[in-house]
Amino acid sequence: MRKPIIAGNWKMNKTPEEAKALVTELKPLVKDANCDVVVCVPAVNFAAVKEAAKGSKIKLGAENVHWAKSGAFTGELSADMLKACGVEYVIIGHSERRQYFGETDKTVNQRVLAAVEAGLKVIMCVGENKEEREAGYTDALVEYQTLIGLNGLTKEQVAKIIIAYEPVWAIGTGLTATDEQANETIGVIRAAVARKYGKGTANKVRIQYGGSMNPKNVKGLMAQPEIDGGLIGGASLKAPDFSQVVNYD
Ligand code: 3PY
Repeated sequence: MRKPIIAGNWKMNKTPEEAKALVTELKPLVKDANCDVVVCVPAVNFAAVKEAAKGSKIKLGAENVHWAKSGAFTGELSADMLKACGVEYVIIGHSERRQYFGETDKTVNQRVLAAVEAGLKVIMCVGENKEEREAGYTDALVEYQTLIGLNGLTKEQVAKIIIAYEPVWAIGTGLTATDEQANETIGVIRAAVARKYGKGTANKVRIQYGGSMNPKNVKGLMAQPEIDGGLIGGASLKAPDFSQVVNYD
């Protein structure tokens, strides 16, 4: 059995003071959660979230990581820096990074390798845009993104990766993939992992759905056999909403 994981992706939202208030409000609401609970936050909020989350189930995540250990990469953060701040999880390859910041499958892979080597838990995002879905390329594209992203990891390392399937057309649009669409494409991702790394490994990989998951649609999505959790955008910015997603069961 794979343990479900619900992770918030705060994106570019919240000051440290607001972060502290949100996590303080969230803490008692998720104390009985049956899933792993993570909040991936802007780096300016690491200290506030870590402090506010003390003694709770809430784990700290980052929204990106650089592949180099250190050096002339203005504005970037290394895996060791994240670790030193108490970060346990990191999102890599979110579609907004691919769309606005030149992220490619190759750089996703570099970041994944560096993060795994440093001992961070990776949430690697894949997903198609509207045109790609309409043209019938969804399966080929998510398979490709997944296998390139994981390239160079051992089976044991792959088993610990979390993949977030986020159809780009469902991000920030209020549109959601139907439960069946999400389940089917996540099944395609798992099958690709199985072909390369074996069924045993693929069955351990947790694959989340992301893209406008919220208190209303979480139950239906989580009832699907392939879906092991969610990466939550807008609904992670308010404690009552996020806690309802976390407590979906
Ligand atoms: C969304 O739900 O909008 C997301 O992008 C989650 O990562």
